[in-house]
Amino acid sequence: MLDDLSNGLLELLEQHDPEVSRILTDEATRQSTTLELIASENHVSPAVMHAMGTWMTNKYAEGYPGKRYYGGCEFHDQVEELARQRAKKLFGCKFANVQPHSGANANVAAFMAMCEPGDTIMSLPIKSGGHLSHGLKVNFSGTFYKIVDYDLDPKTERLDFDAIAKLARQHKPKMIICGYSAYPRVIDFAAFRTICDEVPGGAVLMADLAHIAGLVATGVHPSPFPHAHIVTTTTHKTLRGPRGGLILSNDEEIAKKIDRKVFPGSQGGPLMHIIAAKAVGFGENLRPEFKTYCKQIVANAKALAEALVKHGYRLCSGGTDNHLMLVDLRQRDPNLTGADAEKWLESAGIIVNKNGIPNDPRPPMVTSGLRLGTPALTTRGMKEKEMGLVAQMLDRVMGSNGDAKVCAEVREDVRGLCADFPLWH
Ligand code: DSN
Repeated sequence: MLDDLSNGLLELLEQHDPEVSRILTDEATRQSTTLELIASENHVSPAVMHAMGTWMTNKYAEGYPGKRYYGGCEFHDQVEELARQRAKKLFGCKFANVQPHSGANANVAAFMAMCEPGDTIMSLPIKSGGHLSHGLKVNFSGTFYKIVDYDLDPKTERLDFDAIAKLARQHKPKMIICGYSAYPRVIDFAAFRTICDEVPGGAVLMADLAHIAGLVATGVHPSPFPHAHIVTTTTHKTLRGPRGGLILSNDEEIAKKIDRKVFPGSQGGPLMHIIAAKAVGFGENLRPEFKTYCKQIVANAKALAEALVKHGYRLCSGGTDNHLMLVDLRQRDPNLTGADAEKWLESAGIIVNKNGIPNDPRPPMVTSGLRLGTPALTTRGMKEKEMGLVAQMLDRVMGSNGDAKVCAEVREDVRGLCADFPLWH
């Protein structure tokens, strides 16, 4: 199985550096024999993986297609242009920059393109489902910009547009950010744009699609266009491409600023092997089967959510519209913490991350919640029926307080389920 995937490259590595080779094959075995429920992770296709591991890594290509600071970029121009064209087609927009090394780097360039240091930016804080690059104090965003937090309605645990509009009137931000790391509901981009337009002079609307980009690209979640001025995303979550970032817009002037702020503003040489893999990933995203996949991600999330509720868990906001759910563990067992659940579940071969729930009384390294997502299980071909089995396994482990015997039994069931839905066919 691994041989098919690596086309002999692993044998080469095994001879050249057995120590690293052993670690890589162990990781491949870990991935193939465990259930991946981290909402931001996925399994790329062999084609995407191969593109990352190519000679495109050998080249410096600072600049953009047709305007590079180094010679020898003919094929790098071709592959970057192809990636740009495919990204634009995928999201139905006019401009794409495929060079950001990550989602956080994309956000650095977006902030620099749209704001000056000291400007006021409104965003959802990380404790309520936002991202650290949207304004956390210790991050560049919280260091160089004045961040005003908006929050979720404490009762519904959903975005409260009246409260957001009120804050915008009060603080007159330069930019408002929407798009989150742990928000299970549809984002109303039009409502955000209305709020931006009501700010005197108009606030910039930035949409960070990192989690939901695949759903947006396939119409399974509404698009931020034409509402957002600038759109950032990662390429490796629901998009299932290589680890990296992407910035999109429809405005030529904004696009020029974005290009300048990615290079030379915040990055040097682009990772051309990753850009080649982004092109391959976007090519996959444009195929009809990717839309079927994204619909199934959401159907699976709904099925998993319903099954967990039947097992006695409370879901923040009452459920999910997208690929993820936030599970409040306290209803099932007031003493259960996210940290304990994450550790016990890993011993049973189920990989999750502890996550604070809105207004969580416990600290971030403990938490009262888990964030669960279905993109990776859906990549394996699992459907609603398997989500019922996964919910049972989750509950067996957590309901037993991580009993070693129960975890060992579930570990075997996990191996069986993984074998029925292999990663690499
Ligand atoms: N770390 C990512 C996530 O898990 O959502 C966001 O960058």
